[in-house]
Amino acid sequence: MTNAAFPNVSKIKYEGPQSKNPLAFKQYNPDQKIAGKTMRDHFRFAVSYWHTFRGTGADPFGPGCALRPWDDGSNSVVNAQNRARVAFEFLEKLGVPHYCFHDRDVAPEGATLAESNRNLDAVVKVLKEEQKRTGIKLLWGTANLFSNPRYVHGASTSCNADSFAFAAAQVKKAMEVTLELGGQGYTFWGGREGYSTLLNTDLKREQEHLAKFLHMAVDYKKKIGFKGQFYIEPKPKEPTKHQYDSDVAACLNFLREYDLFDHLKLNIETNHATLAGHSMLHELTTAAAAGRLGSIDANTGDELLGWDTDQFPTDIYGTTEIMLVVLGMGGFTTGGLNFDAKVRRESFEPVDLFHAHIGGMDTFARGLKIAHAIRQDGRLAKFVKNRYASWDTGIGKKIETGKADFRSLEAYMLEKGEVTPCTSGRQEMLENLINEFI
Ligand code: XLS
Ligand code: NI
Ligand code: NI
Repeated sequence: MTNAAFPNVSKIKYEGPQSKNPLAFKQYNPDQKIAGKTMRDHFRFAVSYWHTFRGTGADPFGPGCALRPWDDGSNSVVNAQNRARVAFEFLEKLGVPHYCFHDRDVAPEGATLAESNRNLDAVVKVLKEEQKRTGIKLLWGTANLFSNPRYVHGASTSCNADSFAFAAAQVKKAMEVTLELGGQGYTFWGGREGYSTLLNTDLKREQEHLAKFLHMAVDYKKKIGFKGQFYIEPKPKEPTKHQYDSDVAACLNFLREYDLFDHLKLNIETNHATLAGHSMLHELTTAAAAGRLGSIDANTGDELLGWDTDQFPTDIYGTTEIMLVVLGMGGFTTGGLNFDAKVRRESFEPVDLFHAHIGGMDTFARGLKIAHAIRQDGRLAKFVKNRYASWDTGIGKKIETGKADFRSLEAYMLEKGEVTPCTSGRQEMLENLINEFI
């Protein structure tokens, strides 16, 4: 294990709930089995390169103030390579099995596309060495199609066809390096794929371009033999006023309309759900119902701040709900829990990166244990099942199995006269039930 960047932190260990050591796990015990699977395999945690290794703490009111002694502040390839080694020291000490990155997080953008590609190759070489040395894997790769001014009007949905072309070249390369690094997935998040005003926007044409772009990616995936999973990541707004992949339902509809449904799953982020006016539980349940829940960007917003604050998850109720859905669908396959989250600007010391991730991992471990206990107890599932009992026999069964039509239903009701009264929804009782376990 290297020890250059975080000399005062050793490998984070599980010490159990009684431990008072802030640099230890109290709940996350990677080898502990729950429901027949280790915690490590349940969560498939990942660290986001962009926040954890490129975040500076800058906000619209002030520059970055994060202390990152290993970073020389330059845009050089050598600095990027060195940073990559630091990233793996961090990942190793934290004991997280995966990471995720954008092309431009890991390597500096050059003056030309060719130079950018060379820079990326130079850093990917180090990432590959470090993956080999540590056994840490790439959960998914992606391309940054939103920071450079060439994407001011979007990338694949830009009014400028050249922006589409440049984005295609960038994604081509990002897919190639993801394949080279054995990445298990590739994510499309449409940062500026939307509009700021409809007065200047041909919405239909832009959406068709987005679909065309994704089809080209699907074709290229086949061409290079990349077997990883494609994800689309919903977000309603920010930086644009409206993003086309605004929420899970919009994404599912878009994928169906443009014949992409079988090619992409969803990568769902908690703070994006909140921005869309949904709960994370709603977004996950909607995606899982369609068999399209692929991966999760684990973070949380702030109740009092209305933007994508990307904080680390600390709410046990929230992680319990997430793990109920994940367990309900039988767990992740290619996906996992990626901490798309950043430390607060005020938390500027390197050690805060550890505190933040440890907290997130412990919060998920609590959520998993609670969700598993709720499932084992069975009362919640039984309540839901019983609530639909009228569909299991009689007229309900006839409707579900296609043995009824308007005529037969009219005859049924004429004879019966009135609906059998329903029982209460018992919302408060069920909320109390969940709290029994929390
Ligand atoms: C931004 C998104 C982004 C994606 C990857 O809000 O969450 O970080 O996860 O491009
Ligand atoms: Ni995200
Ligand atoms: Ni986000």
